[in-house]
Amino acid sequence: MNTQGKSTTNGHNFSGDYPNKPELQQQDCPVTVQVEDDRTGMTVETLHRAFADNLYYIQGKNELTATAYDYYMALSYTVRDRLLHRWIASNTAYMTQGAKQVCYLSAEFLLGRQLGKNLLNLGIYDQAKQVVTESGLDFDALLEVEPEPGLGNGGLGRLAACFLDSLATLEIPAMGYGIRYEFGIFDQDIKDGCQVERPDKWLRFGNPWEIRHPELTVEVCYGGTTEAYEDEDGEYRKRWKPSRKVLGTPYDVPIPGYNNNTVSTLRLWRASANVDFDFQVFDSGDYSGAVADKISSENISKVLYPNDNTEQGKQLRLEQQYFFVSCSLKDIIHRHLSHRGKTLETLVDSAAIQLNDTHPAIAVAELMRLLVDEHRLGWNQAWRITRNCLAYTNHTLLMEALERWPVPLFERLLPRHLEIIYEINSRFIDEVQRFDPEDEGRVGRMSLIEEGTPKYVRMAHLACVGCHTVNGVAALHTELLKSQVLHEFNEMWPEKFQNKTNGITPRRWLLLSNPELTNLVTEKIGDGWATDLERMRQLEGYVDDPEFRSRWQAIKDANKRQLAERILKTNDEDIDPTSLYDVQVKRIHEYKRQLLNILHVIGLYNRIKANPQTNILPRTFIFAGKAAPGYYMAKLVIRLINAVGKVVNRDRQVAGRIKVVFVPGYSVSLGQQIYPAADLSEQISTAGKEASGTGNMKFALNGALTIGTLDGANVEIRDLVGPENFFLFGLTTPEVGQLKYHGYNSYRYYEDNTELRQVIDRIAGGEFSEGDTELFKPIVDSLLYHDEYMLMADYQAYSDTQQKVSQAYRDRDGWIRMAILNSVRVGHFSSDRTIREYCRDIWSVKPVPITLDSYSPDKTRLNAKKVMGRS
Ligand code: 26Q
Repeated sequence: MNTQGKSTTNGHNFSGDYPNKPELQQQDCPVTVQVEDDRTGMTVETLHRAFADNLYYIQGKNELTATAYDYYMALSYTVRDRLLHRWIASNTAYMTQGAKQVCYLSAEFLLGRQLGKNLLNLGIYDQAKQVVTESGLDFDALLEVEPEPGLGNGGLGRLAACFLDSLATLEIPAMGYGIRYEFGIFDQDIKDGCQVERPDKWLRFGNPWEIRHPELTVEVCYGGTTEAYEDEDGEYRKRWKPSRKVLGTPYDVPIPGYNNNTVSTLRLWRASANVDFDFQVFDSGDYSGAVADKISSENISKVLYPNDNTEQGKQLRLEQQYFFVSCSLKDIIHRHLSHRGKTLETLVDSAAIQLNDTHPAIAVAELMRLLVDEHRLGWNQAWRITRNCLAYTNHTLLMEALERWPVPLFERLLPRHLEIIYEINSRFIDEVQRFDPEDEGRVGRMSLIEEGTPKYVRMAHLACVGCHTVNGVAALHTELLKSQVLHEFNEMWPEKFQNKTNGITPRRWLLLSNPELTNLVTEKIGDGWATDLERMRQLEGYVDDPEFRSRWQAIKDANKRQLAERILKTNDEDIDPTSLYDVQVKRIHEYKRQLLNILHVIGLYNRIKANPQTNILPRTFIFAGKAAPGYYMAKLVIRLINAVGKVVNRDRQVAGRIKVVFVPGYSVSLGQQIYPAADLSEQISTAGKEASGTGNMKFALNGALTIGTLDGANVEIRDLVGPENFFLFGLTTPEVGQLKYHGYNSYRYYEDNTELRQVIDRIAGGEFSEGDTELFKPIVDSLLYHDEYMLMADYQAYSDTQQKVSQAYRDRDGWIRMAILNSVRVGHFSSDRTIREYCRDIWSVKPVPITLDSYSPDKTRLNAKKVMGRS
């Protein structure tokens, strides 16, 4: 039996010549030899054979004609074969055992490149590297051929991907459900300091990691009207007469666990036209109308909306949400009912359905519709099933980011769902009135419908009412959710609310991205820590060991040199690998305060200009991140960062002591290069605004120290690494509230603080805009007159704390000590821990280990009759 995924010999006998394999032709085999199967074997020898075979028979190339892309495809297919074996075994086990599955519904999955991760999780990374290298190729370059599937905006999408990795690693039956966007998040270029967006055609060359399943296509309806009717049993029912039908076809992506045989499925839906339906209009002669409908159907899965934490009530976005939710729920129900004897009453035994934010919250109404209208269940029974199956994760406290849909739009697109929402609301309002008959305003505040012109459907309220559990993503965030954004729901149903602090997968964010540090850890504490990250604490004993510290330092230095090489290529800027790398990489958003960071840079620049001899610690300020294309202020901040870089980097008085670089095209892959090279992690959002953050965890795990506010998961990171190993500054959440309440006047800080005034004056005076005093005026005005995120209030504390950072960095031994302690104490933030908590407290699911003996493909012929329990 093979449980470690290391090597499989399943006894195919090859004797005699193997055509077109010169190395084998030479051998004269007098006896029968056992050879590993080319599609499952894990030894270097077999991988060599499979790599060459796939190059030949899949790409149709040999080493004289192959391109880098051909080699990438050949290796990917070699890996895919080895996944399929385990994938089939996993699916078979889940089907035959009727295991309860986690169904993670998310509009985004930010997977990152697949090939390296799949090799790692299969346990053949080193073998594959050897094969590729022995073939005369550059392994790292080959991995970089893969276009990154950018099917997400940022934290929320990446969290979904980390969760899939942990679910598979923990052997939890799970399925991710989402959209197969043809265009992911845009590619970012920087031209003349400005962000320029280019479409991301990631599927241009095909995708070896997906398998299309046309036979599982489902139909999704939109528009039209509803009508009442009496069914055969004399029951009053509603019927939906849609005006548009679209098809959803699943594309399945394998998600292997680390070091086990589990392969779970990410099922992404692609929209296409229902030609039969569209061309009915032929009869009415509207040919071009029918073609237009076809195009508009295909638009549904065309492009990811590049907004993060901003509201945008676009019709197509609602169409997308309903599209993937409807496809996924139909799929879940179909799989449940295909088990003999199972009825919808027991749906909760098959599926724990998690809503990743409100993007799939329409699931509440759609599941009700499927149960009541299509499967003819009574309302109360349907409501019980719906609530038992669904749970909701909230990812934001920003009021402007809470999703609301205009009722007229909703009614046009999903008339039956609006009726169902009204019905849910009317029962809910009764409950609210019974709960608190005194407070007359309460119903209006809690209602699923916001009154006004137009009215709005409040998706967070819908999710809150239709789910058995609501969770926040960090301790502080959950407390604020309970005490502010959803406090009246918490009063009514306190047992519904839970915290599940986010996590990150150490497989991608340490083993893959920082192999040298990984080796050092394994050398000291042995294997097994990658799935039990708290064990990194065993390294605490080494912090005072000079040999260990110098090896740690050497690894960090090497990572910094590598990043410097990359930045030389992408930015044509020479950065000093011995300088402190001060890094802020994340979406560009006002609440994340990249602007505060660049104000500090200007503050340092002023100090140098005032006294060129000043003793200043050499620092490289590294920024990366995308701005939503329609977010004017975020794009202006990018311009300012680049403009400051242009002036500072060339100033001879600065003499290279400080540099500012904005690395274009932030992505998972770029993150993998940046985190291991960072010294300082900037987590400086206004307290109470960042739900959790996960970049903060990636930095700490790779031995960067944090300068940060008491916001999101920073609070818990600081508790774990120790306050003495964390650079805290800034207002706390209650202080932010107090200051707002008593009337915040940011202009006062400009008047009272000379350092800050000189910083702002330098921007306002056109110093970074070739004398143009208009360009950055919106930034200056926002700081002085409507400083929503209180940068002015936090500036001095930030600048002072940065001074302490510089002091601390000068003590190299002390700094490394702190860095090591950060890294080894953040094991708690493994997404394995997060997923265990979800399984225990929300999903009630248990692991189903997968063994390979009974379903390995070593059969000589099929026997379809022996398949059991299928309808
Ligand atoms: C909504 C409507 C229309 C178009 C787009 C959107 C949209 C898309 C993406 C709204 C929000 C998002 C993404 C939000 C997000 O990434 N939130 C982050 O989630 C992380 C994981 O929990 C947290 O760590 C971050 O704090 C939070 O900002």
